[in-house]
Amino acid sequence: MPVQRTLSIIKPDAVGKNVIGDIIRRFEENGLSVIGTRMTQLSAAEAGRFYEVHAGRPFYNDLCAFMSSGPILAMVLEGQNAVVLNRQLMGATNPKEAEAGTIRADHADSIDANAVHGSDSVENAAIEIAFFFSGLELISRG
Ligand code: RTP
Ligand code: MG
Repeated sequence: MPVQRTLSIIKPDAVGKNVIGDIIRRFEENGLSVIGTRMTQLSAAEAGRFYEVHAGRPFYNDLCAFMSSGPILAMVLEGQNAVVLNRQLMGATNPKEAEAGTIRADHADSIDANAVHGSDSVENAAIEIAFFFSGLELISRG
């Protein structure tokens, strides 16, 4: 399987619940390495740029408001099949549909406050990583 990089964000709800460590533990125990981190709080406009693909969707304004409502932890995960593996560990977007044992099943409260973001393709991962990080900030350990 190819070694890939993907962007993970621990969203404001999960940062607020103090479960950063639990979420990163799940990544590390499943073969993903953290190769860069940035804690920040996005403005609504920055959140809007990050989620530009969803512009015009009915949930877009709520999504931007939520993602800018508090600090987030953006990080780059590296490992075999990282994009799909991260999505599997996250679980379904709506926590009511998330498989038991996934991050969203255990930590998400609603479809809006759903604990984590993960890139949905290798192409989008590259775009999303570049949104938060310069290449100099990523320390690959492969
Ligand atoms: P994310 O981008 O945050 O990793 O989530 P995702 O791929 O699982 O879901 P996506 O379709 O990309 O949607 C981005 C975020 O928008 C909110 N959403 N609300 N009310 C709705 O129908 C709805 N659909 C999406 C969610 O918070 C989702 O994480
Ligand atoms: Mg998405």
